[in-house]
Amino acid sequence: MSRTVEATCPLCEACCGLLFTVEGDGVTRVRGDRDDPLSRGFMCTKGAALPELHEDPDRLRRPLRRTTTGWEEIDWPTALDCAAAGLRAVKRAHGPDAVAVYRGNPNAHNLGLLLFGHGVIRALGTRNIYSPTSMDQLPHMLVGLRMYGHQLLMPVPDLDRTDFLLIVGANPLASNGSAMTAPAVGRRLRAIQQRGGRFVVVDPRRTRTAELADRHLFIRPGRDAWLLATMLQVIFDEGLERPGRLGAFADGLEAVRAAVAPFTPARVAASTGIAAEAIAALARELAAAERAVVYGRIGTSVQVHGVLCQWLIQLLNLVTGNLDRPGGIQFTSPAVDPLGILRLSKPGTVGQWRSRVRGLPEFCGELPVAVLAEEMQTPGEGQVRGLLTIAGNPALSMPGGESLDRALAGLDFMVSVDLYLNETTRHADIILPPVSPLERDHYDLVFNILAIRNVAKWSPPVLAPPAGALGDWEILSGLHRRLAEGWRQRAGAALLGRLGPRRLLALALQVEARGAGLLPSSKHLTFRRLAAAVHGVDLGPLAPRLPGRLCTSDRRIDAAPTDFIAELARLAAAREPPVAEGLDLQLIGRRSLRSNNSWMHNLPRLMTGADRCTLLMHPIDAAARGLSQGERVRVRSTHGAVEVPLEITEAIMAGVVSLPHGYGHDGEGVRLSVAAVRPGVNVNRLIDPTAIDPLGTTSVLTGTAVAVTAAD
Ligand SMILES: Nc1nc2c(c(=O)[nH]1)N[C@H]1C(S)=C(S)[C@@H](COP(=O)(O)OP(=O)(O)OC[C@H]3O[C@@H](n4cnc5c(=O)[nH]c(N)nc54)[C@H](O)[C@@H]3O)O[C@H]1N2
Ligand SMILES: Nc1nc2c(c(=O)[nH]1)N[C@H]1C(S)=C(S)[C@@H](COP(=O)(O)OP(=O)(O)OC[C@H]3O[C@@H](n4cnc5c(=O)[nH]c(N)nc54)[C@H](O)[C@@H]3O)O[C@H]1N2
Ligand code: SF4
Ligand SMILES: [Mo]
Repeated sequence: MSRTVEATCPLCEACCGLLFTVEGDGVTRVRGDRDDPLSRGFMCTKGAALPELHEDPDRLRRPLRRTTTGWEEIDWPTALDCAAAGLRAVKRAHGPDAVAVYRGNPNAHNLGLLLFGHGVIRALGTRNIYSPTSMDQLPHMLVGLRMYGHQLLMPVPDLDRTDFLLIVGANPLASNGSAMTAPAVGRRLRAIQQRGGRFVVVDPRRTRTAELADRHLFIRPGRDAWLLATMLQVIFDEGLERPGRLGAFADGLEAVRAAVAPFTPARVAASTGIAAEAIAALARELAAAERAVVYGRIGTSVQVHGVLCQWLIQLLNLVTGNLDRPGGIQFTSPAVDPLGILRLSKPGTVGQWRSRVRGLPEFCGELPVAVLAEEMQTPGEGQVRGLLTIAGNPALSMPGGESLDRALAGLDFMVSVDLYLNETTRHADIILPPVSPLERDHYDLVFNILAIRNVAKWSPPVLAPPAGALGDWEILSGLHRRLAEGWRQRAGAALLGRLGPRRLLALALQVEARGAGLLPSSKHLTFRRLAAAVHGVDLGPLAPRLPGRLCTSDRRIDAAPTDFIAELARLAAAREPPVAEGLDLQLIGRRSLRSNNSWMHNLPRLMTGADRCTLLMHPIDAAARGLSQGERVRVRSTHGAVEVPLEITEAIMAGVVSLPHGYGHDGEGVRLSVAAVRPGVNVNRLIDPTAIDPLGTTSVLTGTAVAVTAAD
């Protein structure tokens, strides 16, 4: 007998609805769910690989403890006791900040981790809290905080209704969309063209998205702020600005006009690599479009001017009247609203405390990943000596590479909550593996905030977890109860543990509904209604929400935060930095549809085909160095060196080379038998961890100066 379970894919931001055919205790088929209000039948190859992930023999099923002779499997109570005792011992001996916590990307896709991570951190009492935020979307959040008053006020492209879309530094055909939950994004981009609209891509590489676009402009890495400021200048200079109703509650547009004045197309053409006329034409096209969107993602956030880029992108949308209108960029109305009555998320903070060694400011409760290695390696009071990683692989994902690896190896005590024994968790003393993603329920607290349509869906576990196995939330709850100090914390931990994520979600929905001040009606999204709607609930298209949604103290948009304006003035006066000794190429990253950061490389289905960890280089650059297709090359930066196969292609700009991140699975003791066959190299060995955006402390991951030569 087979049955079908409807569930959201928890792997990436697209949040596709999937149909799982279950026979016995296994999944025999995965299909896209045509009745899902957002994904409408779409799925990608990673979703199809979920059963393989579930069955992967290397996926850990039982807690592991390090011994002098290797790993030993232990029972859950012992594992949780040991983990808590070890962390507590570090805290007692060296103070609460001596234990750092790193929460990786899958936290955002996991209701249990989202709801239960906070309690553990509070119980530890540490300020050394880290996540990929500071090598990812921090600039988006900081701009949301400064302009709109809340870190989560990040308007999303109204993709299904726009006529003109400018994509800067994103490759949604590979990433499936980011800070924009838009499953089947390829279909949606084609639909723009089918209804007579256009989309343009600005990227140093001709990506699949760029190939589909009406126009692709190569840009020199890290030069987007010049392009975006110049587009604004053209719009102001030619009197094309139309902020419309937004003008009534946006302050600082005159300051912006003055600040962008020095950025003329002729002045920035050489530094961006884009012809002056093409820049002016792009600005005019944007201003002329009925409904338009400027969208920038990771290529524009993990660079020195990441905050400036995100701010200028908001401004381009604002001055063309496309902020907060259908077909432009809009704010969402999630069923569980983190800005709602429960205030699940604070507006955000900057600089409440600073890192011990370099004095970098906290952002929204976290320190930048750029300082973690030095906090572990610099002796003195407050040195990090213990670490808890929760669904993260900093050994591969953080800039720093080898030094970070050494730092992890040198810790007094480390605990990892993770599915695998990988490059990071191999340094742990205790590994606590949760059930597989198919064995837990799911609700997208985060990505409903970023979805291009308001939707909600609760997914039951596809398969029953094995007896005695623990979900992520149960592991964190177990740690929380053991680490809690004082009656208040203990009572809180016990109560949360009794409720569990599902009941917490139900409670949140109930409070939200009450907060709306309505009598119970069919409009209310209760948990019962949510769970009954197996394909998900469609809450409708995005709608204008300003000025009501603004969280600034004066309920107005601050278009010109003074430090942003000052940084733009510095940019206007800046000269090209000289090329460091022989490092005459710029390194950028890339993503592949078949990969998910560092952690899905152990699934045979995704690892077929050509090697994906290759260095892309333009034929002109290869010829100049006498390099040929497929040969092994040495890539060197000021920070480190790696050796990889060369892939010569005209799809990358001359002067630029590209390597993907998340590889380097050949570390000793890693238990990833499939990934180890073609381990690839860790690109973050080349990236200097001290390079940050001065405005937001985001790590600079793109544009690294490198030299490439034939390998010995
Ligand atoms: N050079 C360079 N570096 C980058 C980037 C780049 O573009 N270039 N991108 C950056 C970005 S945007 C990000 S988000 C980070 C990602 O950085 P990380 O979050 O550190 O890395 P991931 O590869 O996502 O690792 C996820 C880990 O969680 C585990 N895991 C997966 N699912 C679950 C689960 O359900 N529960 C638990 N407990 N564990 C789970 C996996 O086994 C893996 O160890 O990398 C960043 N690093
Ligand atoms: N299949 C798959 N999907 C993923 C992930 C994955 O690893 N694999 N990771 C997920 C995560 S954590 C994230 S954050 C998102 C990211 O989602 P996206 O932002 O769409 O990610 P990328 O595909 O890396 O696209 C970034 C683009 O920026 C370009 N770029 C690099 N430097 C510059 C620059 O200086 N200027 C400009 N204009 N462009 C530049 C790169 O060439 C690349 O095409 O993807 C998510 N989805
Ligand atoms: S696009 Fe993302 S959410 Fe959809 S099936 Fe693929 S991995 Fe899962
Ligand atoms: Mo990310």
